[in-house]
Amino acid sequence: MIKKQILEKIKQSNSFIITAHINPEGDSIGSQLAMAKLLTAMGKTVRIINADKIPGNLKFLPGAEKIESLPENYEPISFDLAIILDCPNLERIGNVRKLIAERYVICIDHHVSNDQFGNMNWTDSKASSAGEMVYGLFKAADIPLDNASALCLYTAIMTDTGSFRYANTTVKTHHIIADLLSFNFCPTKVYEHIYETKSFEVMKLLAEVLNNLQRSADGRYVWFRVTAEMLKRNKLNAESTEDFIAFVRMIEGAEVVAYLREIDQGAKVKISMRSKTDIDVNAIAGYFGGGGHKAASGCVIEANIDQAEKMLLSQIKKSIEEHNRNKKQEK
Ligand SMILES: [Mn+2]
Repeated sequence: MIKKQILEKIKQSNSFIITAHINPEGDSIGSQLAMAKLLTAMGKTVRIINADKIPGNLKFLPGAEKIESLPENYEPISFDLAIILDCPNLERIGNVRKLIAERYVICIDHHVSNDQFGNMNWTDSKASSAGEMVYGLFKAADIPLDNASALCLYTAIMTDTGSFRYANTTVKTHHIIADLLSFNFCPTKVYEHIYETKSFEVMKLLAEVLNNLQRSADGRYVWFRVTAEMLKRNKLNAESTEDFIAFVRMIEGAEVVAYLREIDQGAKVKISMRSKTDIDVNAIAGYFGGGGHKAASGCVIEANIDQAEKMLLSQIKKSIEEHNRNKKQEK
C-alpha cells in the first residue's frame, strides 16, 4: 500500500534528489544507485547528493561516478522532491539537510530507531537493508531491473547482511538474491571489491587492535579501541577501520561487541556495537542518544576514551543483567 503511495507521489513530481547517511557504505550507496535507476526509468531527472565521499571499495558500482558530494559552499539546487534512504533521522544526512530544507521528503528505511522524519515514511525494520526495500519498489512499479541495478541491490543486501550471515537475513532476502543473481554480474568480483581490497597498513592496524582486545570476566562482551594516535601513526583514515568489528564478532561466546574510536581530537568517542543474541544494542545506543538496529547500532559519547569506555561498559553490563532477568521470568 505504502509502496503504491510512494510511486504515486513520484509520478506527480519531475526532479529528485536522492540522499542517504553520512559515512556511506554498501547499503546506502547501492540502494541510492538503484533508486536513481528506477526514477530514470520513470522519466524523472535525478541527482544523488551525499554529505561524504563514496568509499574507494564501492567505486566499482555502475553510476558511482555520478554521486556528488556536497561542497561547503554550494549553489542552491532546484528540485521537487527528496528521497532519503537508509536513514533513521534527518541528522544522519549531514549537511545535505540544509539543501533539503522545507522540501517534500520521502523516507525509505529499515532502522528500528527511525523517527518518521519524512512527509511520507516507509519504514520496515524487518527488511534486511534499504536495498531490499528498493527492490520491492521496482516490483511494485512493475519496472524491470537491469544488470546495473541488480548489481547495486546485490551489493546493498550483501553488505548489510554481512554476506547473508546476520540475523536480518530472511527467506525473503534469499528469494530476492536468487532473482538478482539471474542478472549478468559476477558476485565473486563483488566480494573481491568489498572485502579483499585492504591495504597492508590496514591489516597491520587490525593486528594491533586484535592484540589489544578486551573482554568481560564472563566473556559475554568484548571491546576494542582505535585512538587518533593509532590512525595517525599508521597514516590511515577512520573509514578503513569501519569493518574491524566484523572480525571481532567472530569470537565465540561474545554476545555484544563494541568498537570505540576517538573523534574530535579525543573530546568525543564514536561507538559501534553489534549483538549476536537478542540483547538489544539499539537500546544501549539510544541511552547515549544514538540508535540503529537491535543487532547493530551506534552512538557518540562526549567524553575522553577512558570515561566513554567506563560509561559504555556499565550500560552493556546493565543490559545483559536485565536480559538475564527477563530470561528467568520467561522460564
Ligand atoms: Mn542499511
